[in-house]
Amino acid sequence: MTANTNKAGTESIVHCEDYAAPDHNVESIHLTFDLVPNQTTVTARMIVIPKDDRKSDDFVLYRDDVSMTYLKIGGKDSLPGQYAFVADKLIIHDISEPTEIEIQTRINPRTNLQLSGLYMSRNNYITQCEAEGFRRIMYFPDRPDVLAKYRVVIHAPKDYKALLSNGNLMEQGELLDGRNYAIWDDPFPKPSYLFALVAGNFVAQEETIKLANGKEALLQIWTEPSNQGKTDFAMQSLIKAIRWDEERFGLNLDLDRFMIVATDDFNMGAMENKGLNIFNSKCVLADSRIATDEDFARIESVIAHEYFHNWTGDRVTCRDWFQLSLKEGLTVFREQEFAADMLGTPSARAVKRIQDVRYLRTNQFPEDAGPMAHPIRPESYRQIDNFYTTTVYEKGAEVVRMYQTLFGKEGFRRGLLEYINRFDGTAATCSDFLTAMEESNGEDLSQFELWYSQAGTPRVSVSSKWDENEKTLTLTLHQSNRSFPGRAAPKPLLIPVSIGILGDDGKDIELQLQGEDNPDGTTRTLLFDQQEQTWVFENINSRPILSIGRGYSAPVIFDIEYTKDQLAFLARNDSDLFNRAEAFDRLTLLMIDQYILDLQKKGPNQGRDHIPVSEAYLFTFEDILNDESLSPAYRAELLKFPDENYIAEHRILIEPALVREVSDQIRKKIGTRLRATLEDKVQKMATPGAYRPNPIDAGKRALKHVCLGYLAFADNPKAIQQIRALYKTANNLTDQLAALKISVEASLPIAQELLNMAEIEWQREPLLMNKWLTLHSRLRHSREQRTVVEKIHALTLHGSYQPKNPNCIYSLLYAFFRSGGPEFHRPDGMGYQLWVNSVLSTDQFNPQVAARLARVLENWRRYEPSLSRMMYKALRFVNSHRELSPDVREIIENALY
Ligand code: 0A1
Ligand code: ZN
Repeated sequence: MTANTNKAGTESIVHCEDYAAPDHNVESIHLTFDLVPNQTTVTARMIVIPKDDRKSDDFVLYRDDVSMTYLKIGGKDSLPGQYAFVADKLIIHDISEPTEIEIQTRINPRTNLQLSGLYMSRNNYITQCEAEGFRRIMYFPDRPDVLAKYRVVIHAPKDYKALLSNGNLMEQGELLDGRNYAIWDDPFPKPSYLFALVAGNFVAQEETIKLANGKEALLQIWTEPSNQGKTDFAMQSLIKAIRWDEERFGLNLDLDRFMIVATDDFNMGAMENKGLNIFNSKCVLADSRIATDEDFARIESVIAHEYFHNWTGDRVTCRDWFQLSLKEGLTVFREQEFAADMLGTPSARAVKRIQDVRYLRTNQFPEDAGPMAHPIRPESYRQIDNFYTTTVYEKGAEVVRMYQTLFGKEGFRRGLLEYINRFDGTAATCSDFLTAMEESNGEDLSQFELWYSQAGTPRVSVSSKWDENEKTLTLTLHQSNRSFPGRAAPKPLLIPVSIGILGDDGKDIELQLQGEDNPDGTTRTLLFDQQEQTWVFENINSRPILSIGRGYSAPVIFDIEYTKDQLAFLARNDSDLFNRAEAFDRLTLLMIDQYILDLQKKGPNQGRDHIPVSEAYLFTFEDILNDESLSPAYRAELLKFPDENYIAEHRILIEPALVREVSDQIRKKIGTRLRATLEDKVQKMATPGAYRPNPIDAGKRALKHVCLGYLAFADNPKAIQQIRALYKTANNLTDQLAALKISVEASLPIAQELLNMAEIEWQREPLLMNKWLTLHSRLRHSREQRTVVEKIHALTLHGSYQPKNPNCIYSLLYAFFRSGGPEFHRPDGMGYQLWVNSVLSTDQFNPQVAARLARVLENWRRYEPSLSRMMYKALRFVNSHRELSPDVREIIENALY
């Protein structure tokens, strides 16, 4: 593997096929940190072992923005000819036998605003080393396949109560000069990206638990003192995650101590450093005042995700960054399974699956259809930080899920444990995982491996024919995969397609394939591995309706022509709760498309709001709303109006103003026509008593909010009063935030009043103020003088907006750009101007965050021409800047060329 960038910005592309194993191992590294804000000294003593099969005696270390004060080789001061600096590397020559190397560096955590390496969050020290942050602390073979044992000594000012690193605390106390020290030892060899250090004024909530293997473990969650008392939920989530991994996979916590630290300054959600997970505060802190039902669910998932990495990521890590999905896809899948198991009921599990698939469609499908499309195991990159994508994570998780669909839960567990057994303590590849799965299940998965190398969302077109006389149903599937210029034509994938067949009574038919003696269940998984394939089902006595891709058995698009009646039938009857929602989703999108067509036939001033919503649709909607056999959470998930980005994603040409007009009109019509039923549900979904974030109450709240939303769009005065009261009398943030969102989105007269109240009430709590900022990204055009762009810009000067803090940037600017509405996609290009300024100014201090902002315009080609022209210009303008970071450059050049 080659290095990718250096400070001067000369870049190269890193290719997966260039992988070469390192020539030297690092057996151990002893690090001493002398923590000083502007001038921290780090001393490393490492034992370097040359490998027998090495190609060179040169020992290669990486560096980024660090300066070296000395280098000792074999206990002696180095001499000039013994080493050389080459771009971003330090090369030490002639290491042909085990050698002790000592290096001292100087770094400046105070000015490190990239939040990669060692940085300061207020007065606390935090590290972030994935993917290549360790080289910003110390010269090191900073690559995931170099695993070393770490011992860490921290020297810090006296008032720093928490001095933390990975592994076990060996010693702590006071130094002669009055400062504090601590010594940590991590018994497990690890790659440098899993190293962590935290020092500062933190307090811990702690609990000791007994593990399944009889050992005891100390669990700690560290926060700044002002956040004390907001970690109960996270602690319970951690314990649940530990128990789940014990039960489902027999995997135990392997350390005496497991710590979580919360910080407000963090680029991502959280990080799985061995034994010392570091979290963005928004993914860990929760109580009824600062977290919504959604936040509680997310916190439980993220805590579990990071904990699960302890085995899938830390104990078995990745050989190189192309294998990122090996740990991330697998861990997202584990997290999804955990979350579903915590929910318990089939209906609640279905809600989770529907949400996950919606997320995939809204975020990963556009990525796979756009200029950043890459396989879950990318083949090249310029900046690895740009490849923490929904493809690697969420599509990667779908690929892992397919193993389970193919082999069942037991087979999957067998394969996973085999993988862990084989590769424990080493750095593995995606192929290693596949091999462990196939060998422990006695199958050949060579075709399945194509999922790792082919990008693009496969399309599966479905046709079926019922022969009334023969009583057979012939099903034909055809797959097509996206081809990429300059690459070999895509090959057919192995796609597990789970199907059911409903008879005209709405019940599942027992499925018997031609040639079989007996039927075998009502849901079957077909192994679809050719371009085109046909199956014949027998004993189909009544006109059948196909339920295709049950549970979303593969990350593909199923192209199937259903009539509206068939969709309504499936939405009422499909025994597969996921597909039942799919049917209603298709029906809604069909209705929206029809509505758009009708609207497009009208001129600008021709009664554009006099188009009816189909009666059949309204009937189905109302039936589902009234169906008490379905949980409120499930009904809410089905009936909530699709997000504008979700609608846009399924259209060929994206026209934000049109999507908005249609969405608003349809919501208004549903709110008017179904008023009585919606009002009835608002009343029935009350959740009296103390707030509990459990799925049942959360479901009721969700359905109540969905109904209030439709009523608000219909200007229903009673609902407006209820929304106001909901904000004022709520005993929880979920209700309060819903009241705010609805009033802002429906431009209710009470919107500004509620926003003002929230601003006062929430001002001391950064997590709440971030939500307050995000609410503004939902503001609608009004006849006021200031545009929403101007308001968003003005908010960057608000007292609660910290311009260098990623959460603030995501909450305000990113949320506004991503909202996809016509307030951003303005015909005068002012939205894009704000985007240009934000990308460029953020890039000055935090390229990772700037690159995320930059990605918002990458699918510019899909927009209506007047907008895409301006987007193109904005991208060109950014690209004309010579000082761009490699991160942003990669995104912009991909988008343009
Ligand atoms: N590995 C973490 C996510 C993460 C990735 C990169 C980071 O910095 C560039 C930080 C965190 C996870 O999957 O949770
Ligand atoms: Zn992860």
